[in-house]
Amino acid sequence: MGTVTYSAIAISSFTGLKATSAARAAAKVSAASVPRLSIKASLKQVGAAVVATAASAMLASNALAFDVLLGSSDGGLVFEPSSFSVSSGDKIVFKNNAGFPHNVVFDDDEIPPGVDAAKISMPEENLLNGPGETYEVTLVEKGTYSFYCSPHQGAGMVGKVTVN
Ligand SMILES: [Cu+2]
Repeated sequence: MGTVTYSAIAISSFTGLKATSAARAAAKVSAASVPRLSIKASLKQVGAAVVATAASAMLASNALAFDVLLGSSDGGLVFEPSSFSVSSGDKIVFKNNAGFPHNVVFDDDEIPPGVDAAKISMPEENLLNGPGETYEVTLVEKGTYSFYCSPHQGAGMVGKVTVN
């Protein structure tokens, strides 16, 4: 079901997004990708997700967006950057760049205690297939999180983010 995607977007509605045109554009991309990410989601769920995204895009706050490319431009199966820090409440935007399909899955055993990996990860069976497709997540709990791309984990497509 599409509940994981919806949850990730819902989190950002609480923390707010910077109301720049870039943020609005990112929100539109995210909303547009909802039906592809959650094929089984009902129209009602997709509608709710779009409403939540639109609402969050209208909120002004100090939260920033941090962009991570999925696949390097020279074709490497990596997150770029693969190790980085953000502030609590910042939005992280994973963007398909090359070598897709990719996804973003947080490691159950390497995230702060009390954080539900399923709520911040893409469902493992879902993939970002097209150029420029994005997955957005907002991490609030401070600590270190490890994540990977399930198709390319074996090839070393893994990353780490520290939330301060
Ligand atoms: Cu990948």
